[in-house]
Order: sequence, then structure tokens, then C-alpha cells
Amino acid sequence: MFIVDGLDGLTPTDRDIADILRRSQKEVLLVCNKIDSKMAKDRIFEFYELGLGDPLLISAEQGLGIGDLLDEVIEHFPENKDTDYNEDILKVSVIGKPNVGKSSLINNILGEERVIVTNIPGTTRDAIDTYFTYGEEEYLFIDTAGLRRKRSIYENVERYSVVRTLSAVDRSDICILVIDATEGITEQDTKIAGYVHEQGKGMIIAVNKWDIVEKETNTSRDMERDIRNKLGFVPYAPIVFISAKTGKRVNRLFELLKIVNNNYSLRISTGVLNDIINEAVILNQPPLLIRVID
Ligand SMILES: Nc1nc2c(ncn2[C@@H]2O[C@H](COP(=O)(O)OP(=O)(O)OP(=O)(O)O)[C@@H](O)[C@H]2O)c(=O)[nH]1
Ligand SMILES: [Mg+2]
Repeated sequence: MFIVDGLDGLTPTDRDIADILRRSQKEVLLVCNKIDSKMAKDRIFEFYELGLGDPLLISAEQGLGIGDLLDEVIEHFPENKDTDYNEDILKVSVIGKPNVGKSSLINNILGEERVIVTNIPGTTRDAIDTYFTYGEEEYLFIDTAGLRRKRSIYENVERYSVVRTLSAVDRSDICILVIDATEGITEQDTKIAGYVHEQGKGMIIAVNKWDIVEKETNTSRDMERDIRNKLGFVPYAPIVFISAKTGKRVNRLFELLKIVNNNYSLRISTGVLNDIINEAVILNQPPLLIRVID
């Protein structure tokens, strides 16, 4: 991406850079910034001289044209970028709202600060793949951008973060849905779980930040009950109470990954399936259809 300054107009340095870029034979996007000013608008034509095609017009300060620019960038992404690993590897995406500790969990699992962790919601913008071996097993972990409530997700960069998170879910076998224990299940968590469920992916519910929850005798039981109530449509997803910060029960996640993976890849033969359906029909007779003929 070659950014030129619309206010300055075409400069000799721009020409030099354009020369180098043309010779490199790489794909180049010519981007003209500061287009919010009238003077810059009047000078756009100068940049056609660079022979790098139509300049894309943006204002970084005002946020103009950024969506179109990102569309153009994505157009140039190579296809099938993800296929250079063993297809059998277990793909696990870590998803949830912003700031619940998804990146912290990945770092804890890897034992190093691989991805950025801060308390600013929206720190992770892109889906980040990491390969990892635990015991005998190989895994691909995908850290994702936190999914915010709808109201604020449709702008520019945010929109792409959402697309990338949803596509991370699509390409994973199992999703670890991270919940913030201090907040409990929110409507947004329900929506995210709904998406994973609809995509037919395996799911583990990891209740994180368990280290800072004030615990009484039944705290985890009550919380589990609340989760089961609110996420009644995923009774199959195991729940685990963890702390990405202290590492508490993070190992248990790996046991669960194995179990969920076994269930996920289970193939049920037609015969067994028919038996189950017959039994269900016997236990719960569907109402008879009565046709009234006059
Ligand atoms: N006490 C406590 N704090 C945690 C835990 N996990 C994460 N945090 C803190 O929560 C904040 C957010 O952590 P991140 O890992 O960046 O959260 P994230 O889900 O990746 O956030 P986004 O990338 O913005 O969606 C940081 O300040 C972490 O230190 C935990 O288990 N216990
Ligand atoms: Mg993050």
C-alpha cells in the first residue's frame, strides 16, 4: 500500500518510490490521503502520472474511504492461505466478547506472551493462528477479535474483525467460548453460542477470571445452573471454570478438547439413528393428523 499525501500533491520522492514499486512487480495499491480537504481533491489527477492505477481516496483522520480500502486489500489476499498445515490437526478457536481473556488464555496455554493482552476491549483485531503440540496431539489455536454488541460492530475495521472471527469459527472443529466470570452469561454470549451451535461445531464453555470471583460454597454450582438455563440449546457443551491469569484448570481444557473431539467426530450409523428416532417417537407420540372431509 503506497500512501501519498493529497495536500502535498505529487513529489519527486513519490516518483522514486513508484519506480521502485513498479520494478518490484508486486501488487500495489495507490492510496491518496487527506481527501477531506478541497485542495487535496483538486490534486488527485497528478497521481495518475505514477502509472499505478487509480488512487484510492481516503481521509485517515476523518475515517473516509477506509471501508472501500479494506475491501480492496482483501481482494488481493491469496486464496487458500490456510492449507499449508496437516488437515487432520484439531482446530480450536477461542471466541467470546471483548476483554474476557481470550488472548490471555492462548498465552497461558503457550507459556509465552505470544499475543497482545490489555484491558482495553478490542485489543485483538484479527484472527491469529498458532500451532501447538500438547502431549502427543497437535493443535491449531485461533485467537479471535472479541464480538461486541451489534450496535457498534458495523463500522470499518470493526466489521472486518467480526467477519474474521466468524470465519475462524467456520474453519475450526471446536470453539472455546470464553465467558467473564465476573459478568456471568450475557445476551451477547448467548448470540455467540447460537452461532457456534448453528455451524455444528464442538463447544466448550470456559468461565474465565475465576481467580477474582468471591466464592461461597455453591458459587460454581449456581453459575453452572445459570449457564445451563441461558444456554439451554447447547446441553452438550462442557463447562470449565478457569483462570487464564493463574493457569488454574487450563490443563483440564485439554482433557475436554479430547472428549469433545471424540464426540464431534462420532459417526452414527443409519441403523442406530433409526432406532433412536423410533424410540423417541414411541416415547412421545406425535399428534395424529385428522382430515375433515365434507
Ligand atoms: N484476574 C484475571 N484477569 C484476567 C484473566 N484473564 C484475562 N484477564 C485480564 O483481562 C484483560 C483482558 O484480557 P485479554 O486476554 O486481552 O482479553 P481478550 O478477550 O483477548 O480481549 P480482546 O482481544 O479485546 O477481545 C487483561 O487485563 C487481562 O490481564 C484471569 O483469568 N483473571
Ligand atoms: Mg485478545
